[in-house]
Amino acid sequence: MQGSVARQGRLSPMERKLRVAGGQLGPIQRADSREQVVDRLLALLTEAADLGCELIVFPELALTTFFPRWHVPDLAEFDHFYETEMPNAVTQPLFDEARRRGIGFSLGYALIERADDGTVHRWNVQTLVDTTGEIVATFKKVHIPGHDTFDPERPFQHAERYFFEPSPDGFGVWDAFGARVGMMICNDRRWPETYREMGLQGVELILCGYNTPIHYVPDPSQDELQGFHNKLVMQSGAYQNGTFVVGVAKGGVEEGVASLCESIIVAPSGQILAEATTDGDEVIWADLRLDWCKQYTGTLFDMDYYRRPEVYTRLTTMRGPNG
Ligand code: CDV
Repeated sequence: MQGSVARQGRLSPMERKLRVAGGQLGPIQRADSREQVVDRLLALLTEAADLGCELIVFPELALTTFFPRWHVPDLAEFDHFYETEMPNAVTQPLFDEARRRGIGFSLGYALIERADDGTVHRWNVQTLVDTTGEIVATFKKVHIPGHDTFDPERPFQHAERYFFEPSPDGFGVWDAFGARVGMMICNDRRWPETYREMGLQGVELILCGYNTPIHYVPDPSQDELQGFHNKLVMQSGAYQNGTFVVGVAKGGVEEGVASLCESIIVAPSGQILAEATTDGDEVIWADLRLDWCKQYTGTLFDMDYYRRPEVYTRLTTMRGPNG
């Protein structure tokens, strides 16, 4: 099915087309160096470029192990897991190779920002880089899941709310790769507002990296549904907003914690165009006929014509059922 155009019809030479790849990663153990990881990312990028892809999407926190699975009393103890600038000495080869091969990428990583007044901000981000190696945008994760204090009941922590601030910026959309491109990170993909915010800006392609432990400690009945929920949210988000979605995992068993793989590329019809079949480093790819989006946003989901924002006021005035 990868790269198939069967479901979207034949591509005419006049149509806007983008060949896009997902660069799924297997686990990154704590002892692995960033240099080792960048070598793996370079191998995926090279494979995608050899396939003629113009863009490869890498996972969330793709330079290190998923460090929020540990809680440390002093937040600063884990500052070494954050980047202080992008590109930097370790990631520069990725930018250089992207420029040399003419392939863009999006990369998830932890970013620490220290303002002149001493304020420190820690973000979970994803940076989009174009085919010339220039940064298009850096997106900050909006929905931060998990908890912020040590939870002794858990076999492993998910302390993202300790390690990251939520984005104050929300969901932007950028003109890049001949398309309207948006980004989301992991838990963002579960929220319909994520897709709609970008849908209202005419998004055609949403890039998403994720780390999803199979065991969901607050409700283990969801464990066996992880793969189903992963597809459910990205397929429905794509369909309801007439956009392509590329969802890319860092999965496999990382530091003893099994995480979901199943990276997918979804069409505006909600159909899956490509799907990973391994729990390790793997390239998936598809040809996207970008005008396929209009078949949904210009008909059934013509938002300008059919939406009723005047009766949706709770969406921006309430956080949840309790106000
Ligand atoms: N990295 C994540 O955001 N993970 C969450 C888990 C905690 C549920 C996710 O939505 O996949």
